[in-house]
Amino acid sequence: KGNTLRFVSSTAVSSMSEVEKAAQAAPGGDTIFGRILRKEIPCNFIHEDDKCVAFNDINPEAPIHFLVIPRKPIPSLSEAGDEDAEILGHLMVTASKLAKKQGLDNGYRLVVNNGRHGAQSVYHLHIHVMGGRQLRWPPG
Ligand code: TR5
Repeated sequence: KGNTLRFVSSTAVSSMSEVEKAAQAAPGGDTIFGRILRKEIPCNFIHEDDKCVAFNDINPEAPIHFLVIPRKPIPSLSEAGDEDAEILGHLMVTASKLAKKQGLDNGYRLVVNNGRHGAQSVYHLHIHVMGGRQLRWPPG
């Protein structure tokens, strides 16, 4: 019975919009990205080093859409402090190098959703890197 309930609830979660997921997401505690980092969930990393890993977004919004996340479990950008400046810089430089490696020569976009109004749904800091088509502006 427990399994059935879990199945129903994960089905419900997968059909929710990103904004609905963000409204339900609970800041604090461990996240799905923590499980990916610990290799409890299989995931093909497109990059990994001592400070961060990168992998393709499971629900891509563009032909190329990957996430760069720190190994350190910083829940959100607003909870990053001065001590995290080097990690944050490393995430951006890594995003730029990976975008180049993936051939995004015509441009791309980095996004950091922060908190409920920013539609953040996973409370482990991550940079979205999206490209491979003309992106619109402004976002909704
Ligand atoms: O809304 P925010 O900025 O928090 O973005 C979270 C992103 O994580 C979304 O774009 C999701 O599609 C993505 N996501 C969620 C899961 C997941 C993932 N990307 C790769 N692999 C994933 N797994 C295995 N599980 C998820 N729940």
